[in-house]
Amino acid sequence: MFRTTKCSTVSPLISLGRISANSSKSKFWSIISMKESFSPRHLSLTNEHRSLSVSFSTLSELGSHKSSIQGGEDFFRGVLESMQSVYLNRNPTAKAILDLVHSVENNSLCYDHLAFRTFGVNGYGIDSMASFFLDYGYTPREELRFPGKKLRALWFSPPADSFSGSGSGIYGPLPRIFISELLVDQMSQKTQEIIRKYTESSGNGNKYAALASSLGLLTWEKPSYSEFQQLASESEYAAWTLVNGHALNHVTISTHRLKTHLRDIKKLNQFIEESGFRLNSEGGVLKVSPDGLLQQSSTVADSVSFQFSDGVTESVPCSYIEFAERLVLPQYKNLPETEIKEFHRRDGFEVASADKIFESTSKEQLSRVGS
Ligand code: OOG
Ligand code: NI
Repeated sequence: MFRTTKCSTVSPLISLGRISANSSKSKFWSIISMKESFSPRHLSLTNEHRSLSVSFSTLSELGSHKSSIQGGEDFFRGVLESMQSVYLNRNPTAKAILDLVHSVENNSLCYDHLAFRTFGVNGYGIDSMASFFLDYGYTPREELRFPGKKLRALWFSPPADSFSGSGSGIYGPLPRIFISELLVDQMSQKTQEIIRKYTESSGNGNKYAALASSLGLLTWEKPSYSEFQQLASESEYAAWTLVNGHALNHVTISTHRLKTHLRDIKKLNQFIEESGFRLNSEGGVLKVSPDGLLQQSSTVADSVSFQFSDGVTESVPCSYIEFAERLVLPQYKNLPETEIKEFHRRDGFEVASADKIFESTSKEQLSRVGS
């Protein structure tokens, strides 16, 4: 499904993974997934052909078969900046919160991840957006499944050395990427027909997902209001994707990399609420992974006015902003504060929390009154 590395800077570990077991992909993938459960700084591997011992300076190097951005970094970051600028122009809450946190933090913050939604049909699924990130050095990591919502997601880690980005936001350490897709085949006939009609009408639009996102355009025609409502009655995610297309769904502020008291996500949540913004309350404001090490919260999405093809203008949910605090892994808990790097912290995502974060664009959250 995904291309493997095409560059000449493959690490010894990955070379072994590709050569052994008849270069089978399964070996490759099992090595990638190993780092979800271990975090060795030194690892030995043996098979019948050879044994290999490799040292890793960072956890992410273990799976990142590309260590640096492939191609033009200015171009890559410029595309992200355009995606962000579409997002900031459409979502006043996200813009106000970023401005607020920037002002408290002396104009410096890091993004934990950026997220996109897609229709898993006709080549419009995860891969359509992922290809841009893969081409610039990202690595596919874990799959998450949401059977209740008929969704699946994949997240991607940035090239290993991108953690050294020295600016703020898009110009800081590169964020993880979280891309989900609607399992269109599992939808009702009526809903499938609408989704297929629009994806098919867009021709080869799936090849230009990143371009569409950075321009803030849909690759398909505008739907009618009744088509939007049909999708909304079955899947709010489907309705959102029909009118927002490849637009950035959210950016996530990495709270533990903030410098002030706001680095504690509970304090940040309090600050956001006291500043007059609503947080998604689904399952409780703070979403905590079972190991306690990944803590997330998000705002309720802004709405934008959308002009449907039949002349109806209605307000539809747009994007939101998320906050994530990743705590230090137990094996590194004695490291001095100043030595703690991103790879010493809990990585990845959490299905149960993500399931509730998806609700940040739901009618129920958007129509909530008071807190
Ligand atoms: C994604 C929701 C999940 C996370 O960080 O777990 C998520 C979405 O709303 O498309 O962002
Ligand atoms: Ni997220």
